[in-house]
Amino acid sequence: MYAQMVKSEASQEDPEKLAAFQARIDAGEKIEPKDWMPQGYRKTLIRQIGQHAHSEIVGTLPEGNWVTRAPTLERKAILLAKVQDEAGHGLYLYCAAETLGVSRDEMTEMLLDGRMKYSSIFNYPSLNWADIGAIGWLVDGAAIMNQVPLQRTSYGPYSRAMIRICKEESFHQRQGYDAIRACAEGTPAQKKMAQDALNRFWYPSLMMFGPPDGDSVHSEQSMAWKIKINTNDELRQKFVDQTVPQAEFLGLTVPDENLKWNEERGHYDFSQPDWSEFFDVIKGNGPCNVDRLADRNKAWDDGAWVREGMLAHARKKAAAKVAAE
Ligand code: FAQ
Repeated sequence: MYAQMVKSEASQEDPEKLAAFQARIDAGEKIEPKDWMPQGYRKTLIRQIGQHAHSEIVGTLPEGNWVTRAPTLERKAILLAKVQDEAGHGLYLYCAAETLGVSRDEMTEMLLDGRMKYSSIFNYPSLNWADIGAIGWLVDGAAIMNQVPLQRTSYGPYSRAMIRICKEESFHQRQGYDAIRACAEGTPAQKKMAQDALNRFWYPSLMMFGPPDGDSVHSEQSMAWKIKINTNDELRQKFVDQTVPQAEFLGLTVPDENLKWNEERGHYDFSQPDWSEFFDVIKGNGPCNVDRLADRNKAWDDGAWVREGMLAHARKKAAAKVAAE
C-alpha cells in the first residue's frame, strides 16, 4: 500500500525535477533539508528515521530494566552510560527527521498511539543479566551492521547522525560481548544463563534486518534513492557470518541445527527466523508490545508538567524581552 502510494505520488511529480533529483543521487551527492525532493523521498525518510528514533528510545526499556540489578558497580556504570547514549541517539534522529518538516511531538504521538513502528526486537523481554550481554552483543551488533552503510545514506542530516551513532554503537557492542563473555567463562549456572540468552535473542536479532527481500516492500525504491544501501538479506547474511565465530569463541552454541559454513558461497548457511512470528510482533502482538507502549505513554504523561513548565518559562522570557524593548 505504502510503496504503491509512493509510486503514485512520484507519477504526479514534475518529471524534469525528478530526473535532476535522481541524477544528484546517482552522482553520490547529499540531499540537504532545503533542497527540492520528491514527496515520496521525504515520506520514506520520515518513516525510516522516525522508526529508527523510536527504536532507540523504546530500546532503553529492556536494558533500563537491569540498571538497578547490575551485578557490580562497574557494570552498572557502563550500562547507565550505554542507556543514556541510546536516548541521545533517539534525540539526534528526531532532530534529523524534524528537518523534513515533521515535529518531534507529532512523531511521538504517532508512536504512542501505534501509528508508527519501532524495531521488533524491543518487544522481547530481558529476563536475566546475560540478556544484557546478549542485547549489546547481538542487538547492537545487528544495529551496527545495518547502520554502518547508512553513514553513506543520501540524506545529509541522517548520514551525519549515523557517523556519531555508529561510533557509540561500537562501544555498546563491545561492552555487551564483554558482559556475556564474563557469564560464558563463569560458573556452570552463569554459562547456562549466557546460552539461554543466546537461544532467545538469536532469531529476534535476525529479524531486526526486516523481512526477506521478496517481502520487503520498500527496499527497491529506498535503494534507488540510496536511503537504504543494502538489502535486508545481504545484511542478515553479513551479521551471521560475523557473529557465528564470536559465539564459537565464547563456547556457546547458535540455536540452529542447519548452521553450516558453505565453502562454495563463502558464507554460512542458516535457518530463517519464523517470519509469521515477525509479522505478528510488528502488528503489536509480541510478548512485550503492550507493556512497551504503556511505559512510553506513562513517561509522556508523567513528563507533562516539565513540558508545561518549560513552555511557561519560555513565554515569560519572551514577554520580558518585549517589555524591555
Ligand atoms: N521491526 O520494506 P521493509 C537499535 C517493517 S536501532 C519493526 O523491508 P524498510 C539500537 C517496515 O517498517 C534498531 N518493523 O522496510 C539499540 C515496513 O513496515 P511499514 C532500529 C520492521 O524500511 C540497540 C515493513 O516491515 N534500526 O537497535 C522491521 O525498507 C540496543 C516492510 O519492511 C533502524 O531502524 C523490524 N525489525 O527496511 C537501541 C535502522 N523490519 O513502515 C537500544 C534504520 C521491517 O511500511 C538497545 N531502518 N519492518 O509499516 C532500516 O534500515 C530499515 O527501516 C529496516 C527495514 C531495514 C529496519
